[in-house]
Amino acid sequence: MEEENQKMIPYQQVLFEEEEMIERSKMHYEFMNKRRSVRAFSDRDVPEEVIQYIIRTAGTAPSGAHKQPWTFCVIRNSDLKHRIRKLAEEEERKNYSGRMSERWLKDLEPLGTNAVKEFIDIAPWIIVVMKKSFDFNDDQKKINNYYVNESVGIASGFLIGAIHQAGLVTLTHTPSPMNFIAEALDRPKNEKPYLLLPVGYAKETCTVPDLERKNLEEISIYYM
Ligand code: IYR
Repeated sequence: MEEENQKMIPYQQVLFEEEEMIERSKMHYEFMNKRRSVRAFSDRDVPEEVIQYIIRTAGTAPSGAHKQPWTFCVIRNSDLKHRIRKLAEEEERKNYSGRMSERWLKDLEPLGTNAVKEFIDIAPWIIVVMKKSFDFNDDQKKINNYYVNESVGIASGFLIGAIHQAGLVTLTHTPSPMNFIAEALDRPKNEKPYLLLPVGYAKETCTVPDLERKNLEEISIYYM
């Protein structure tokens, strides 16, 4: 089959004067700096339309050769949520009581995490991000995707930013190993679970660890 040349169109850059550029980048930083991982969720509902826009935003992420190697599984059904919670807790119990090193457990102490994953039941929506290490073409032949971890990681970042932009909260939960999720969701062999994100409102009494973020000097180095 002959590959056709990609059609090109003019790019309409979103442009600002320098002063506005500085102001916008500062505002965006200050807004993003308010995001926190939240572990206590309210059961207050969130409109499906919001979830749809959040996922559309994640789908705007760049990806290797534009293969868009992701599927976002959206879980609303309480029975399914509960089943996933039980399976996640089973794996996490093994992690917390043996599979994780002493040092790892110590690093997690200030975050107050444990094997109980109540939020999977409580949050109105669960999004499971799946990565597709390969795909199928029209003739059902396997085709490779590229930079899948990088692509899906970037898309997940867009997703988390979009959740914050909507005034909602999430938690990047990585029950590991996660293959039980692909099974519970009946996903095809080319999809592997990447992250599980509960989406909703924080519980009113929710607290978060008093953490500091590294400052600019600690996270960057300039070659001028
Ligand atoms: N996956 C486990 C453990 C865990 C690991 C890290 I690194 C964290 O930042 C938080 C938790 C869990 O979800 O509890």
